[in-house]
Amino acid sequence: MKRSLIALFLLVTGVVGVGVVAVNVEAHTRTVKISVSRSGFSPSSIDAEAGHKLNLVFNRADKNNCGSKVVFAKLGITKNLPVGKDVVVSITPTEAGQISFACGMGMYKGSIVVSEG
Ligand SMILES: [Cu+2]
Repeated sequence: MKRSLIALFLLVTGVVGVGVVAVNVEAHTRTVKISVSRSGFSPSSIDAEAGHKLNLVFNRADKNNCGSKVVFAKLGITKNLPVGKDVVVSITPTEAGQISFACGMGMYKGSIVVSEG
């Protein structure tokens, strides 16, 4: 009887432990879809927390815009944006502040607003 209670206790705490870890990992990653069109990036301002991973999923709606590239100058990241394809840029900001991005010619602008994690 005692032994089975201990086994049950281990089983329950084990399951809860795994659940907590899974929730934490998910809570620390944020995914935001950004469309690129004639009116620029939408949304153009994205909130993030320092130390938490951010996945930006860019999708260029059509070719009637100059958003063929997205450039994160501060981070040294440049990605081509083929029409209709999801392009993921993953960033884990390390400090509070702003990280700006723009199209290849600097006409369309956006920024990630990072707060303390
Ligand atoms: Cu442009």
